[in-house]
Amino acid sequence: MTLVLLLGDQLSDGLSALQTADPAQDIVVMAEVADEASYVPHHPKKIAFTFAAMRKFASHLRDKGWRVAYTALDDPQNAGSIPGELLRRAEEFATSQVIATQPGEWRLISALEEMPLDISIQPDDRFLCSHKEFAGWAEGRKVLRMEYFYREMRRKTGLLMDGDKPEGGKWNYDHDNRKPASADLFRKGPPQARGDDVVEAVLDLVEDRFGDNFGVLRPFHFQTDRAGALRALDHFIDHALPDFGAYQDAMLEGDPYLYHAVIGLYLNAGLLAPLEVCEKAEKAYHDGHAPLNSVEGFIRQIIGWREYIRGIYFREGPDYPRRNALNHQRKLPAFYWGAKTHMNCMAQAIGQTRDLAYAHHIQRLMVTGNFALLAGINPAHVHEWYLAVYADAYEWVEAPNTVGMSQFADGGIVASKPYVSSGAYIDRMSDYCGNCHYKVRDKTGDRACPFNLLYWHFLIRHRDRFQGNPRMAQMYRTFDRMDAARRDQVLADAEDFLQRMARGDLV
Ligand code: FAD
Ligand code: DLZ
Ligand code: SF4
Repeated sequence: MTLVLLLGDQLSDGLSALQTADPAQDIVVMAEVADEASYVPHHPKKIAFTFAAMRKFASHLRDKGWRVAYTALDDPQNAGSIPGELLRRAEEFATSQVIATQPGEWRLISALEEMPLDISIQPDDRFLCSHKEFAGWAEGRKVLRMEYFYREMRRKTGLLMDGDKPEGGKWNYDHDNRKPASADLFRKGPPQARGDDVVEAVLDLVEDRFGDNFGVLRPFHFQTDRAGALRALDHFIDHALPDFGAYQDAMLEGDPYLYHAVIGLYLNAGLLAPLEVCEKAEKAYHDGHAPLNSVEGFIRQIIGWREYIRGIYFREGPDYPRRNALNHQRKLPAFYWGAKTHMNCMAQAIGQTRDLAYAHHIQRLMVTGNFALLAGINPAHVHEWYLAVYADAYEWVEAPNTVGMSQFADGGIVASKPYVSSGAYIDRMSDYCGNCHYKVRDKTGDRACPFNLLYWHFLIRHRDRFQGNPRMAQMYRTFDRMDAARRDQVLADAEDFLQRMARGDLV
């Protein structure tokens, strides 16, 4: 008899460990454990989503004939960690044989490898690109650009292909996208799941044990099983996909979802599979329901970015989350954890993160990420924050997005140049600046937008590294053309802002 380990983000019928096992003899081991629930201070909604989805998946497996040894967090026997629970179950069922699917985090992979049990770790084949395939693609390339990887994935899957040519003649339709959105339209947003007994019991448990973590637990409207996740996907395809492309970079106060899918948490937990999601989107294009720029843009996020990011995480190795190429050492300011700030864009992005465990890509990249990079925050702290606060956050996907794409701490593996901008970008893509204490057009002075000040501070403190980058040279020329007194003033104001922020003043 063999134990089949099933983690909280492995809730898929087709999981490799389940495929290898035999329901007539083997026992599935699932456990809600303190270690997993607290390696970062997860948002309470994320913990509730994980536990509720785990409990429902365990029932689903039992209905299919599996024996499941499930440990709830408040079980007095709970050993508190995945290895601890495996050992306990191994003793209980008198076996040392374990099958697992490779976890999505180096921490757990090494914990399993070090166990005194006979563990067979199967590849996680819920992705389109295996580690070997990614290594083959990366082999011999000087730079690993997502765009070229993406084309391989299009060819491999046949998605949006017209023979061996891309549908419509182009691989990428981003130049039709990036429009600001208008606040006066009604948008449906994702469907709101109603609670049930399983969810209510989990919410009480999470409130009791993790109620002090950053983040609002109730109301809780995430889907927690595959049927619900499929409903959320269909709802997105029907109501939002047609406008996804055009408005994917837009940000609006009071409209957290715009035309985004809000399915990252379901994909990453295993309730949805990447190919089925893309095939539904492709069908919407062929049925004339959604335009090519939207469908191509959406499919690129999933078979391009998501797979590429995972490839980078496993290729770069366990030290990746700790990299700090720009040697940034400042502490993460308290306003990331909910303290007040005068910066409206930050208050909006962080406020909705606190309430919903969700922010869309541009809020993560160009508001909270941009600020941390400009201000020189230690990327390890930034990484911890992103891993904690989003319902879709697991290290394999969060770390390359944060440490690589957003903080440039990998020295330019994921991003060819840092994603930094002044307030002008945020003003163009959102309605945040109109309601802000700061003035987005001011470049110096008390009310100057901090993104404007810090933008120059960042470029100047990293001049040696970035001046030679052809895509950044223009920025340095612009700075050098300012008169000397103004240049000094901008940098002095930026320095003053950073000092006030470090003291914990309200900024
Ligand atoms: P949509 O915008 O509707 O996109 C559809 C899907 O495409 C997403 O659900 C996701 O599965 C995929 N996708 C889009 N962009 C990316 C990307 N860059 N990397 C991987 N998949 C992508 N995504 C996570 O899944 N988990 C994370 O922990 C995470 N952390 C991030 C941290 C930072 C600093 C940044 C800049 C991005 C991060 N992302 C992360 C990527 C992206 O922001 C989220 O996938 C997306 O916002 C999820 O919302 P959605 O489902 O509405 O996505
Ligand atoms: C995120 C999470 C949480 C909050 N809790 C558990 C848990 O109690 N038990 C479990 O098996 N998995 C949990 N997870 C998901 C794991 O942290 C995830 O499997 C690893 O980080 C690898 O991606
Ligand atoms: Fe953000 Fe600056 Fe705009 Fe205020 S003025 S919302 S700080 S970009």
